[in-house]
Amino acid sequence: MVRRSTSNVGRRKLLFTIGVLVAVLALVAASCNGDDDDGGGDASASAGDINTRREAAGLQPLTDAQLEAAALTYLPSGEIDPYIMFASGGHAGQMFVIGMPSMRLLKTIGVFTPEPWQGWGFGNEGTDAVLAQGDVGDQEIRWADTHHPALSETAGEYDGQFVFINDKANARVAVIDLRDFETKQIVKNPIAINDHGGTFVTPDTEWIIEGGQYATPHGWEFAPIESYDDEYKGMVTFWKFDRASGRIDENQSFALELPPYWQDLCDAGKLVSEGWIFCNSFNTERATGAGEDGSGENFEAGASARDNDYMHIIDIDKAVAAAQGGKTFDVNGFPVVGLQTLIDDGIMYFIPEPKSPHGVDVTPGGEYMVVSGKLDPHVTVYSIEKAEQAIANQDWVPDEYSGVPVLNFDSVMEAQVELGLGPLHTQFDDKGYGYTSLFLDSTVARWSLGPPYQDDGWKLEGAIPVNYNIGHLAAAEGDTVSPDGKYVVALNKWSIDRFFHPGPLLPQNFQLIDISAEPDTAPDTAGMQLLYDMPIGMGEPHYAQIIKADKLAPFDVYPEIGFDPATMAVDPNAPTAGTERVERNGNEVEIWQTAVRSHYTPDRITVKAGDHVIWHLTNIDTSIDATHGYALPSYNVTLSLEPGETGTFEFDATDSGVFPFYCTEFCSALHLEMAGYFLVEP
Ligand code: K7E
Ligand code: CUA
Repeated sequence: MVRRSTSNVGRRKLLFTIGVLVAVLALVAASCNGDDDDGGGDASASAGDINTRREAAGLQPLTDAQLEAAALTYLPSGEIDPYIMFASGGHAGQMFVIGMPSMRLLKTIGVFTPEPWQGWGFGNEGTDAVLAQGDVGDQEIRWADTHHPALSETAGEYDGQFVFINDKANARVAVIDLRDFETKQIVKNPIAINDHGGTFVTPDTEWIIEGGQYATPHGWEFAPIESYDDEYKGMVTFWKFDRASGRIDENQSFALELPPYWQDLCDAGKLVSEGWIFCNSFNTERATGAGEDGSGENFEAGASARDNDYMHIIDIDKAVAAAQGGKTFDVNGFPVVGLQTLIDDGIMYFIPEPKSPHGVDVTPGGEYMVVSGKLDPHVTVYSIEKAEQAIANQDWVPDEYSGVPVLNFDSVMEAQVELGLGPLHTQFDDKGYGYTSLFLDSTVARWSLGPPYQDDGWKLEGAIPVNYNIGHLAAAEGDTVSPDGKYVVALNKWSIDRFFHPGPLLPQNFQLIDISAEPDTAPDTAGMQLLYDMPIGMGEPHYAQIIKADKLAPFDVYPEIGFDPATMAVDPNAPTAGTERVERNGNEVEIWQTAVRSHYTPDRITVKAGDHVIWHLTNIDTSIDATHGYALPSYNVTLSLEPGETGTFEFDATDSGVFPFYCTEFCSALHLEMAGYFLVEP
């Protein structure tokens, strides 16, 4: 609580500081525009000074608006960002933690891909075990294509406890605990080989939703493409999240068998639509591609033939009742509710969507689902109230292929708003505006929502150009029940000419946009102002979520000596000061070692070639800056032990030789002395 009030003071200070800066800049602008006979006064002179110094440094002069943007994102050394963005790492398989509005990268969290700085996946048994949970059959998979981070929620608000993310390539979901920002669990989807519509959480994080993408036979099995209509299936998986243990409970999780349409993004209902899940789809044509014999059409054409695809709307309570009532069949030991049950029990309905839809995003109050058309310049807005009414009225026709009831489009559609070319994803603010990314136009469109948000809504206010190829966008707390407004970040793919480009593979570009002003204040950009460009030299960003920093309460240090992040508890077998030792039992050598500024105890260990080594190491330091690393040459071991943390690694000492192990963090003046010899006798 103390922490929170301190942060609030910090935020008020920040807002005050920005206010003062803006006032100063307004003065600068006013005096620049005034007569300059008297030199424009001190403020003007200082703006001039800045540009003189920029010129001397070979930089372009700044306009007043650019100076203002710089001041609005500049945080002096020591000032903490009021927002934290959790961004997908794309095919880096990681997650980025970025401070806003400074757009400073604070951490890359090792998730599906080994990450040596954090000792993630290089010998530490706890981390190796988490990564191994993501193996597919007997294939070791050590990368991922992460798309959609989802912060845990309580009553539809981010609660700062956990963040989840999916791997599109291999249909996996990871759980990250925000007490230490480390990945605790990876689950491999038992029925699907790839996914996309995840992760999205229900308003109290009871369920983590993972929707499918490319239809395949369930259970990672083979079936000839000619049997597509019978053997290929779509899916959505409901992972049960157990907040107390901080883990997905696989035994209470289940999936739904969906038609072999390619399910796309999903979102969970909230407030008035709580209890519903919405998942888009495309390729309701059931196109099967062009064969090497010249048969068939390629997917680009085949999957775009029909005018409509379907939004799946799924009643969670009824789905859970069917799963818990045993109306399931098993795939790889995992319960799946069959398609016919979904129809018979009224669990799922379809709503027609303009062809090849992409994002589906639920408004803050839960009233509407906003769908973007990719090939349609509109967003189409559906009303959950109207959908429920259409279900009650049986205002539907069965889908020809699957038999799923297709609700009458005209009965459930609330509005269509023409925004521009290539709409993809929508976020919301606190003033009743929606923000939609336009991939083809390379803009962010700002548009007004209809009642209860704005009386004369459902209209485009304008757009701001972004550079370039925007995919998702993220607004501050923008998909919660109470968005903050203030900022939108455009998550652009390939920056083209924004930065020095280090070879032909271009950096990605995160652009910070201020959305606090009303549209009429700057009609050219509907009131939006571009503040900052942030290059990311890593995998393609997809989605991000932005949380108030004061909702996060991470550990400064682990709470007790001997803490094991894998269990988030003290490991009773962890070495502590005074219990360091080496025990030999035949060919097995077990080591209990501690690390403290600036030595390991013991720091000379001798074994025989062929011995099996089990090595426990605890960092017994307790101060916040006392992380110790551990690197062992040739055996591929690197650990990062934060204060209090313990780790274990195990290997066969197959190679004889002398192996100096050492601390990889410059932890003290005698850090170079924080080393030891591991001697392996021939
Ligand atoms: Cu549009 Cu995977 Cu959400 Cu990429 S997805 S942009
Ligand atoms: Cu410990 Cu360097």
